Amino acid sequence: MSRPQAWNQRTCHCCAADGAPDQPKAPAYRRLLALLALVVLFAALVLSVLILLPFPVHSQVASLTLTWHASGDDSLTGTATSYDLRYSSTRPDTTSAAAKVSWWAAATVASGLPTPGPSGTAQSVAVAPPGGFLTGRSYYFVLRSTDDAGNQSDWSNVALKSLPDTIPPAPILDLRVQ
Ligand SMILES: [Ca+2]
Repeated sequence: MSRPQAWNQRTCHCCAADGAPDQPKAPAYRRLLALLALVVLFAALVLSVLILLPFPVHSQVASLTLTWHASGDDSLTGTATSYDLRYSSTRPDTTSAAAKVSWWAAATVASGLPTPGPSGTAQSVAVAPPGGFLTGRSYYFVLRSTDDAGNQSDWSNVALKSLPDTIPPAPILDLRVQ
């Protein structure tokens, strides 16, 4: 009689003291992992927004076409052997022979030039640098002809192409009144 009563009392005392059984707490590393996952998710979200924003890029023109008429092997007679076309975004200094030599040596050599035609032949070439021509700059072109004896002509006229900068500044998004 007394044994079942004592057991019940212990049972009730136990329940009254502890209430509902405790839920097992998540280990610290799991909470840390969850926090880390949230941080990664947020970073991915920010990165996605940044990628989708229209970044201002320096615009380029893929190629420029130059045209001219062939001179000749001997002045304006006959057919020259080869062309040498060079260009630079630096304005040529033609005030002295040394300055011309310096510009010529530093300028970029254009490729894909045609073989000279007979004197008076209309010729052309499309110059397409690997990175294109940058807008907002001016490019200066100079062409020279060489004959079969290795004689090289003086400079052609300097052909200039200015590529306008058409990209406006990005709008300012953090303007504040103090
Ligand atoms: Ca000649």
